[in-house]
Amino acid sequence: MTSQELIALEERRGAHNYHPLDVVLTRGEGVWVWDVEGRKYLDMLAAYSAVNQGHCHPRIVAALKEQSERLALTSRAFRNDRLAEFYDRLCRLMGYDKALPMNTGAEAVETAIKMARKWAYTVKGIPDGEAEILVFEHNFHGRTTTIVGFSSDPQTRGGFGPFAPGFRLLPFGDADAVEAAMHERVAAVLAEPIQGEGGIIVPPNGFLRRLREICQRHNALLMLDEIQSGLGRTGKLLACQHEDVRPDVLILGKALSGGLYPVSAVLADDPVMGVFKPGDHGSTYGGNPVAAAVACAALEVLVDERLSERSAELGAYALDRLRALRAPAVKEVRGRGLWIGIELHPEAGGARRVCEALEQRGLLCKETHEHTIRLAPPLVITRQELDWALDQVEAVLAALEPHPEPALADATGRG
Ligand code: IF1
Repeated sequence: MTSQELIALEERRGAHNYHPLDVVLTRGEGVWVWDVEGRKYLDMLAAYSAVNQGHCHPRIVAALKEQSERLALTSRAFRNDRLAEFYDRLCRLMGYDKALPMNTGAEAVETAIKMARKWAYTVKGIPDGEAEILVFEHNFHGRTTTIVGFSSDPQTRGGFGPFAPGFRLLPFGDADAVEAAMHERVAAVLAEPIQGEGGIIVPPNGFLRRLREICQRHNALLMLDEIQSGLGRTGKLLACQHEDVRPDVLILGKALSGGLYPVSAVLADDPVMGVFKPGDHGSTYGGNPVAAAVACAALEVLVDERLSERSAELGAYALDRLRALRAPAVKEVRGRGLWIGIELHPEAGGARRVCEALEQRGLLCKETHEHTIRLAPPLVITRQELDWALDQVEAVLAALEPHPEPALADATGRG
């Protein structure tokens, strides 16, 4: 079937919970993807940083194939010969005593929330049912009803209530607000080190260090969601390492499997992880042999191919080039490593049209909210491929005629 035929069928049979570009992909290799008509694109989204290792990385594919032909799912009622090695490799790499494996990022965030609450009641001594978790405006931690309940985005939370209590929204980047919000029933602070969906929002230098110190002083857990920012994306293994901060609870997902299989995990040391007793928590697929084998391979690729270092070096180069660009439509270029947000002035007419123009030039990326173009290629991108991508971005931005904001008719109806 052609792209158009596939799109029509997808629209007819699928829920309309997305508004994707009308490109129908059929093959991926490294940074490149192809549509069903054979057109080739450079993928500058990397499935929102789940494909840091590049599409269909051969070592990860081999691990997936080999394990899935041998033993795929045992349930956790029994043990399997891949889980212990995955735990050990992950905990050694990240520097924690223990890991709890789940599947999606949202499930890992939910696991962290349950962990913080049970720690609050059984270790910190907060009265049962009264734990509060401090979160931030413009957060994105997943799509379950508990998580969207503390989203500040009307579309993410609209129509899905009633919501779980026990969360308080604070301005992202404002450590004084966190200090002021602290009280003895605060179990934890939950944050993305850099907000992804919020628009690649990098907090002020020292914000994470302040969070670390405030949590230490108030005996609250610092929980960092590195599902998108982690695993090399920002030029370090973890984004929190830019400030030498070690969270009490580390939440991982996406590139933990290199895009080959849903794998997420929560890491913590024994005094916190120890709150979970047999039967407290779990999932059918969490920690299955295929997930463990795939994640081990994905971590090996991350280290062996020095993806964090590549992200740091090529990301700094890309940020310099984009910041040197004199395009009237560009309001700000933000980011760290190969994770860049280009915010346009509202007069430019929205980032979607830039993504559509880039698609015509063979480059795939996605806007976040309305005015920010998100660039996040697989970290295996070469300097030559990156230069080509930046050439396309610069050409489209330079050609952008700032759209005059349509005159807003005021109350009197004047244009
Ligand atoms: C979609 C957004 C990005 C995440 C962080 C947890 C999760 C995510 C920091 C949940 C997932 C994905 C979800 C995906 C698109 C993408 C996304 F646009 F939705 F917001 F990346 F910014 N923490 N982000 O970024 O992980 O349960 O999805 O495995 O919902 O379309 P998940």
